[in-house]
Amino acid sequence: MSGEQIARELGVSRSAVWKAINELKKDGYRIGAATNRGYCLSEDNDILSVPGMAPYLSDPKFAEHIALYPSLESTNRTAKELAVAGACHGTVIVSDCQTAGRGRYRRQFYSPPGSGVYMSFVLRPERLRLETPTLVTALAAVAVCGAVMKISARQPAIKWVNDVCCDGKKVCGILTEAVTDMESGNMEWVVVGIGINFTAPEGGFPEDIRHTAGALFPDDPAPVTRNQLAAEIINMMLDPAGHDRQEMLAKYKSLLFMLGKRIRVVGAQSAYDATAIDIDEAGRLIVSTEDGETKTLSAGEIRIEP
Ligand code: BT5
Repeated sequence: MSGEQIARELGVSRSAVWKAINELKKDGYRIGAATNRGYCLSEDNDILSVPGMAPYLSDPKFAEHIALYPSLESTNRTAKELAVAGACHGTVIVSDCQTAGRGRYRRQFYSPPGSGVYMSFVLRPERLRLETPTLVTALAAVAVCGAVMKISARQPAIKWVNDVCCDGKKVCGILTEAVTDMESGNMEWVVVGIGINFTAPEGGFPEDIRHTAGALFPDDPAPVTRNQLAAEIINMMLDPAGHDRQEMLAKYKSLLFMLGKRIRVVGAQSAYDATAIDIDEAGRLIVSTEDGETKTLSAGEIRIEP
């Protein structure tokens, strides 16, 4: 589109258009220019932005509470600070990369620029109707799987409790943190962080996760943008229709790849083999040990190895 046409349609001067194009280029957008033909925004631009997500959001109001950053220490950390300061239900923090992305037990979550989506939601339990952090983690896993199936042909599977895998590789990790009111015992707020490997990072994954981590679109270029994925996750997380516990848990169970399979439960002191049988009402994993004992496992106390 020519600079003249853009200027006319927006009611601004041509030099204002030229300046804005330069600003966009500085932000990393690839914009071609040809004499007498005008500017061309190339289709392979994949820069996270709220306007880039907006066309895919199911409710335009969601966009009002999305904050986007080029880099943060950790989106969960920023979201927690905002939650303490009173941020509303549905506040979403998105970052292109994280310098101190975290997993559970303060493990690192590798979050390089340009290839992933790192986002955290501030959720208020009274708007959520899911009473425990484990159920919120389950909701996030279901939301990520739903979004992945909507934008790609990949078949995601959940590894209890907080990983989403494709073809056996971890493409997403989820970290839920909550603050409970000591007197009532109710959750005051929940922050749920989602980290997704969208394309393969430049230079590949670091050595320690090279064999376990995978990307949604390992072979560049991706047919959709990170904005589209982020928007679909936001839609699924914030749609109250998705918060019905029974339906959500039914979806969660149908996406779990380990039910009926033999797994290894690794605790701090001991490890044993078991068969994963079911998920209970609180999102806990029910297993049957080799000597026929049934155990219910809460998130956080064990590791599962297939
Ligand atoms: C998790 O912990 O997988 C939760 C990760 C949550 C990350 C999001 S990003 C947005 C928000 N802000 C944050 O700071 N965190 C959240 P866990 O189950 O403990 O797994 C951590 C382990 O996964 C590490 O010890 C590595 O082995 C592996 N890992 C690290 N980075 C990875 C990556 N990018 N992809 C796949 N696996 C990774």
